[in-house]
Amino acid sequence: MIVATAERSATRLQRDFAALRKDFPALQQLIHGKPLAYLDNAASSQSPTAVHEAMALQQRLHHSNVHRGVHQLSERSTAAYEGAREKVRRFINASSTTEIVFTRGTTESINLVAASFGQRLRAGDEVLITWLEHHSNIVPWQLLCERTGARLVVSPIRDDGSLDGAAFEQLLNERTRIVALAHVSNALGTLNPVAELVAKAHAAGAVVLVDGAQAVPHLRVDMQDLDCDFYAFSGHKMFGPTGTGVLYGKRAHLETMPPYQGGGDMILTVSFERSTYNALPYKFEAGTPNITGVVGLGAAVDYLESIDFAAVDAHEHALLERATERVLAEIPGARIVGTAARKASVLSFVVDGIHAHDLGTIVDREGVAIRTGHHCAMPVMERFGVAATARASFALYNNHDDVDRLLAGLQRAVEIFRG
Ligand code: 7TS
Repeated sequence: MIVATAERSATRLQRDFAALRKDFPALQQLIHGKPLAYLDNAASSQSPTAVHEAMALQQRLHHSNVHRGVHQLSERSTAAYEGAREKVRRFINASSTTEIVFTRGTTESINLVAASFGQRLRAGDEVLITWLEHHSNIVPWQLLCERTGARLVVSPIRDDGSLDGAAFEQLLNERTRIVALAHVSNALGTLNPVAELVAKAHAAGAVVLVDGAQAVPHLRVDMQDLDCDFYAFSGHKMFGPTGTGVLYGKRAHLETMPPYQGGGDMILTVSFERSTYNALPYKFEAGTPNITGVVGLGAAVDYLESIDFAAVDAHEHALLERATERVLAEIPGARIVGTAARKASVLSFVVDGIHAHDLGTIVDREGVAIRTGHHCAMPVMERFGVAATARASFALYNNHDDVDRLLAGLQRAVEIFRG
């Protein structure tokens, strides 16, 4: 049983994961004449009909700008947009909607913090990141360090892809101003013990940004439990639309941070001498936002709220374990990259003598979608001595049949390359 509470939707109580798959129209199609096995969820997930319908309704009937008009449509749009903010707040257990800033995605959320909070950094300060970050949690800090003279410090990972906790602790010091780390690694699947790492960073006097892009679709994240200062995630990886994302920030930080972009909606008063800025979170939302997208994100949150995350976790783990065991057992020369004890959703691997792109192309002909390449995590690839991996990443709608299909596709690749 995957539904959390009876009152949310009594009719859904009878559903199991197989039925849930029907909520996702993209999964019903044939690719190269074969049913789609979509295993590229870490790059972007498919969205359910409820999200499409909410967005279509917003666009068809309610569309107008937000926070402006006194007319009906603007009031409706504002209510839908701000309603989504409250849904997100509840979903991640933030204490106030003033702490929920809508952005274009994880990348923009991180850039916002680097550009705004980062202005207080000085030469000699340090930004501590980890070896398993996505480029979007590396490059903004690199740019910040170039601007300010601060130093980028990288916390190492072990051979299994887990963070070396002792080294992390040693690297923290009184110069560490910001710690930025992934909750779940997109390239390896490693799940970091975030609450523990946040406590250590706080003890050293640093603020912590958590890149939650790969965590939010799989785990229940709770801002009170994690106690991080900032948390960034993307709508399109959690069954919502592209062009939407969230920056959670503790109010005390957001209050003292300068605006990220200037424009409409983020100001209170403007004169040529000086402008004053709007209250939180609007100070960080310059210009007309992605209203329809945010409404879709709200619908995605509603969808996730109707699902028991413990069941999702167990289901996805079963798929990950089965896929891991079968790749190792049945594909000669296969090696898993990222074998940490605590992982979520991601199976990265290489096969001797077959380039990852060839694996991806051949399994695609069998209707199986995986990602191949460096996964925007080049330092991770370098750490493991590979240029690229093939990556299957699971979501709540995947099933054992998808794993079987992946294996059949990989066997086909082995046949083609090894005869
Ligand atoms: N952080 C992590 C951990 C990610 O996995 C990604 C995207 C991002 C940040 C950037 O998110 P965006 O929505 O702002 O682009 N990761 C991937 C991936 O693994 N394959 O394609 C995109």
